[in-house]
Amino acid sequence: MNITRKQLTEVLAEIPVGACVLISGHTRADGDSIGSVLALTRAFELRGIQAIPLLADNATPPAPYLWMAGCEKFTRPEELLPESAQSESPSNFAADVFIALDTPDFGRLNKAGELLRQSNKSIIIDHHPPLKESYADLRYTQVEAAATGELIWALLGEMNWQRDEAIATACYVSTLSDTGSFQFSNTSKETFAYTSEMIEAGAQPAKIAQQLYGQKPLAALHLEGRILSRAKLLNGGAVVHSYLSDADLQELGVPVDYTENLIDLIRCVQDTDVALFITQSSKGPRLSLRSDGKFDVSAVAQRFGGGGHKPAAGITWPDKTATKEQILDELLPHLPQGEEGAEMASCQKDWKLVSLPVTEDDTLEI
Ligand SMILES: [Mn+2]
Repeated sequence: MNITRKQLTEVLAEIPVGACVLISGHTRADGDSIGSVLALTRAFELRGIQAIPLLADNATPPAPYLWMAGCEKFTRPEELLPESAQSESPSNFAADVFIALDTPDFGRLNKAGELLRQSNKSIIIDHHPPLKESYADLRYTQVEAAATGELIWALLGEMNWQRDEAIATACYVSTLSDTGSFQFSNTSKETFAYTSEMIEAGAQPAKIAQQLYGQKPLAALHLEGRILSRAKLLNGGAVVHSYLSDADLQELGVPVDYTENLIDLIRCVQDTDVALFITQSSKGPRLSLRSDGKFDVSAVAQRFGGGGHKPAAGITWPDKTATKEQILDELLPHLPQGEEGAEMASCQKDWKLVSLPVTEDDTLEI
């Protein structure tokens, strides 16, 4: 059942001290998934309510987020599920409330979905366009929110719940991550108003940016170099494309922790409408799509069983054995087409730019 914002605040306010609350994000946790879960977990803790932050996968949080307060409390679903040998809980772990954040899709809860099914009440709080079927008892969606963390920050304020430095930092991480450092089309004046409040409450922008984006192993840069060198224009210059495979990670020794948002490396190519990134892993191909917001990549993603927002979407490719070439053959007809010859023209433009003489004045400006 879809609920209003007012109904959501009433439901959250009624959760009593002593209740067991599970809070989960989605599989392949990103900044918004981690930030929004940690923020809401902390908000419950400050009210004296036991809340457990869950990862959807049986994994550890990616390394760039491990510095965040409360990250050590992240629990893997297998620690609570009955078949686990490590579990000390009764065979059916039934939380009073399960809150799923940042995903409209039950499949993206991965292993945590089992715990949602066993819970007494389930709630979705999200900013993705909702799917037709809701997987929880109650669902609140606000698609205008730049990040689920931004939405949580606003909600806590409206409910007069305490918002401390840890919550402010977690919500800032969410917002920074989902807006591509305030560059994407979801960045609004509300985004800056809320992040301003977060900074007021103790979030430190430079420190957070340094932790998230300024602490990579050298091998991660070599991987980025490989991705950049593979970038290609397709569909008459309207689509920029690159890829990576498990073999690249192994060969260069890059942990999977440093593979978030690699598509951002190529989306800056001039005169392109869509960026397409393909990751070939042992689990099958995964695609990321980005646009400047004019072309709806989520509609294309949905055709192939994926989803997302208008400017940012993803697909786990249905045929796990498909090659990159087969995927491109199927997908490209659904993406924007540029003019004949634009790929060549773009290369020539690049060449002209490179050949501009550097004057002394230019050097001084740098
Ligand atoms: Mn999000």
